[in-house]
Amino acid sequence: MKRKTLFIALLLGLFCWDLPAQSKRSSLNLEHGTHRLGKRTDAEMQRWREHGLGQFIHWGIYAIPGGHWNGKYYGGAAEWIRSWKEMPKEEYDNLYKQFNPTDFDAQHWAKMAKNMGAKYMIITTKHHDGFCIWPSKYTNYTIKNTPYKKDILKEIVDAYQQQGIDVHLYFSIIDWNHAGYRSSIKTKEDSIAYQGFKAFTRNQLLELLTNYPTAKGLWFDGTWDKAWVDECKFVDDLETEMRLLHPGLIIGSRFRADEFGKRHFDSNGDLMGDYEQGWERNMPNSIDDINGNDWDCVMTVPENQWGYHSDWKGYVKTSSDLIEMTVKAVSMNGNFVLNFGPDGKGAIRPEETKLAEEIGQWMDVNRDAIYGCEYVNLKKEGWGYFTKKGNKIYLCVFNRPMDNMIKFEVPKNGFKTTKAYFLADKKALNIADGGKDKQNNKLYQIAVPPTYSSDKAFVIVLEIEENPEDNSTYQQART
Ligand code: H79
Repeated sequence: MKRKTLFIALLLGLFCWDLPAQSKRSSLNLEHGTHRLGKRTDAEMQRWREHGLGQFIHWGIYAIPGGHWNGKYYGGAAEWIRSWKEMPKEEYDNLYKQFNPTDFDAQHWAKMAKNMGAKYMIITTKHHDGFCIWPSKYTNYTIKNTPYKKDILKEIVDAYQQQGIDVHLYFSIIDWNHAGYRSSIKTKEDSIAYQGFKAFTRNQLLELLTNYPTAKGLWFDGTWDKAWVDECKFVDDLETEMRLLHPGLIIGSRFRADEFGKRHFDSNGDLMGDYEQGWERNMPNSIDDINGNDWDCVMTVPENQWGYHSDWKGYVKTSSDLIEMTVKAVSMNGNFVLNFGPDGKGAIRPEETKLAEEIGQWMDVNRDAIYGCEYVNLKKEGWGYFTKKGNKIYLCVFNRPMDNMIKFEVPKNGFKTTKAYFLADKKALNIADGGKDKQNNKLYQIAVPPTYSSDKAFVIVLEIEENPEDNSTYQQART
């Protein structure tokens, strides 16, 4: 027996010997793994890829308690307050009867997002609590049965689109309000109940795509439950159905699992869905973490609050932090999506309003370094990040060196450059040739005038001439 195993191993070894590295990778024949290898190449996806900056909005009835109940402070994420032992479920589930956001003005929200520089937005149509901000015909737990009555989702979709901002729909699979919802199936009764929940979920998703056909994508959440993961065939079929109903639809990697329960990346390690959706309040350190995939990063302003919490504790990010995260994401081919949590009346809190304004002021000047920009294969420098579009490389300086010298290295077969200037005022800058290092990389440095002052990051544009013989690995790998 042992000999036989050894023989097979040797035989396999012989067969694999001459194959290129990639074909050696074991490849399972998955029924519910990814349906596509490599990036999408269509116009809808290209448009998404070029957004750079987006806005997330978490808004639902959790905004009414705003992280407090009966005078007590809830330290968890405000949109999770229903799960807190201090909050009677019954009371939470009746909050919708008070939901009357008289300060809500979709036009105002959309203008604020536009001024911030957001190219797309993601709105919570239904969070884990199950409350729907559209008048779904499959449940009574919707906006229609609140004092407000009107279809909030429609108001948001219309207002944002009017501002030229694409809308994506957040949808939680977890639904604490639906009688058939289960996180795992333990009994026959659970199984029967869950059949009803699956039908309900499918109905709601098809309803959303039918009633809001201009939405560009679905942003799924709460898909980690074992009950959902085990339904890989149902979920896979549902994804196919939604894509047929809505050509061009963009869905991240968080929707479904393969038949081995693997999520985001299937059992062969291949991305499922159109982009990697795992960077929640977290960012990759380098392009190596991205494996050539599209991705988004969704980020909160305070530490872990998505829905409105009246009392933020801990570190609150500044506009400089958030601008840096935006640039960092774009420099690694990702989109940065900043979350806002309007209050129970529909007002966006002053802290968020101020941040949106400050980010917007920076974007007004530096937008060219963000929209449509991509990764540049240059050695990372301590002063900041590179982004690139066409023949322009943007040097985004966050840590101005003490000697005012912005240094960078170009590989020996890399581009040529003779022209540099500030993005803000187009003032020319001198590019000094710093010679070559031992590996023959060309060294350059740009002197920033000591008198130049900027309270936020500033951007230097470098006009380049690509070397047609530059066949660096990144160029080859791009798809
Ligand atoms: O919608 C936002 C979150 O509510 C949702 N995803 C983002 C976009 C999310 N759901 N679950 N999780 C994130 C991860 C689980 C967090 C938890 Fe907790 C830790 C749940 C219970 C402990 C945070 C801390 C929420 C309550 C206490």
